[in-house]
Amino acid sequence: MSKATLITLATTAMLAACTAPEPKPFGPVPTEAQLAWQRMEVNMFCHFGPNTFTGAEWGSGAESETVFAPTALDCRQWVDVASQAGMGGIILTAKHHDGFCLWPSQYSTHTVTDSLDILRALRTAIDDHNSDLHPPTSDLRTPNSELKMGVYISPWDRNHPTYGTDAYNEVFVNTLKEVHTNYGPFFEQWFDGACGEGPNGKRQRYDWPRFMQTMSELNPQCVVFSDIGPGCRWVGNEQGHCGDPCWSTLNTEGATPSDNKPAPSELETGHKGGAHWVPAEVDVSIRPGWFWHADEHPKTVDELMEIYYNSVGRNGLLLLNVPPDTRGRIPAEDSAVLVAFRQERDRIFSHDLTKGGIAHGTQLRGRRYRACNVLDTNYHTYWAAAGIHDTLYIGTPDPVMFNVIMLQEYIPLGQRVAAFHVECWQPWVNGGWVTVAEGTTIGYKRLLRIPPATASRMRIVFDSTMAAPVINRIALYNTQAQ
Ligand code: FUL
Repeated sequence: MSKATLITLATTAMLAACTAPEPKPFGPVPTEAQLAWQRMEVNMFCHFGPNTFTGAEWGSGAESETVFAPTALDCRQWVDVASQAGMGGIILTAKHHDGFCLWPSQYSTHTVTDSLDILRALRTAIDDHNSDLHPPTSDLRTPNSELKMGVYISPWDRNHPTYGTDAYNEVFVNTLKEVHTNYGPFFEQWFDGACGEGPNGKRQRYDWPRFMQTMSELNPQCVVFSDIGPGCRWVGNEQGHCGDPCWSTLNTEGATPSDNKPAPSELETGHKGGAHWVPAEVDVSIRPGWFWHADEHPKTVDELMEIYYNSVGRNGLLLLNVPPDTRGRIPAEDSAVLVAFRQERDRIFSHDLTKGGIAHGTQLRGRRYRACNVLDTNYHTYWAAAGIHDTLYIGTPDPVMFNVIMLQEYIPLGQRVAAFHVECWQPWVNGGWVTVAEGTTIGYKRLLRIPPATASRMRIVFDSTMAAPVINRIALYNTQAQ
């Protein structure tokens, strides 16, 4: 063997020892905008319009423009409430099915006056909030984090005279351009799935390809919601829960947001191995209706926590509707519940019982992907299993009692885990490892509630995976601790 060959072989061997094979993405993965969107976790929806004043949920479109008359409009108060409640953004119903535009549109006569431009008032309030941050931060879940703005523009329009004709598609595209150009940038565009007849008795054939093309030209970073995405999908129900499992992948070939789309039950679960990354958004109202009605009241903190576990805790984003009242303010009883909801999440999730603990996997893939990465709070460090059957072990200095387990897959590399269970080392029971929790998908975040368990050694066993797991966070909590 020549000297040169020997050097080459030695170098190759050294490199192999130092460089661990980087885990490859599996299947579809989120765009940067989708990842940032998912990490917002909880956003606020505001349904506001003529229905707020008439008591309707679906206005006919024949309401007089003067019906919409908030007596003490204060979008800064919405922003304060959203910020204190730990929301990442606010999505306003700029146009609901009644066709009434909350901005003075040049493409409709059914609008607010210039002096009552709600889109402008909210844009200004959000921009002012963000510029007052010291220092400005887009970091998540800090009490003063930046708020983003999103917009709901209903394709269904019960007022517009062109609705039901090709001309309406042109009107709708112009409306999108007008709103996004004058009031953007928006982090999310909401396309409602409801579709009925217009005042002329005609049903619209929406030009979805053109609407989507317009959106990507206007703002490619804007996550577009519809029943089937492409940015994020409707979760298939309005009760506040994802399916179990909940895949962020969905097959949408041949479907449009109006036709041939997956059934609501499929939207709840997504499609295992689906061709596109279309994560679930869980839209639900804090009150029985989407719009404010004098005789309705908000849900309790316990009900909101249940929704949180079943949405964010099952790989969804929670879009919680908080409707302003006839004053144009969020009622005190709603803001009180929202702040208490935030406090309850902080109380539970700010005390991770794995603190000071250690983690290791069955085999080491390489230092960069070592298991202790699951215990830090850096989003972009993760444990990459070397094989699909690898197990992840966690140890704490002292036994801890916990009743919530939190796991996160590193979704920039795709969604991989289909089933797993968690065991605790309890040698006084059945000779060792005892199963305390079982789950299906993990995805961005999975929260499992279990009867209280006590242990200082736990392990996560991956029972079914599409590819070797990549986990960026594990935490244990005790909801009963003071
Ligand atoms: C539904 C609409 O019909 C409701 O009025 C509400 O806007 C909800 C968020 O979406 O499809």
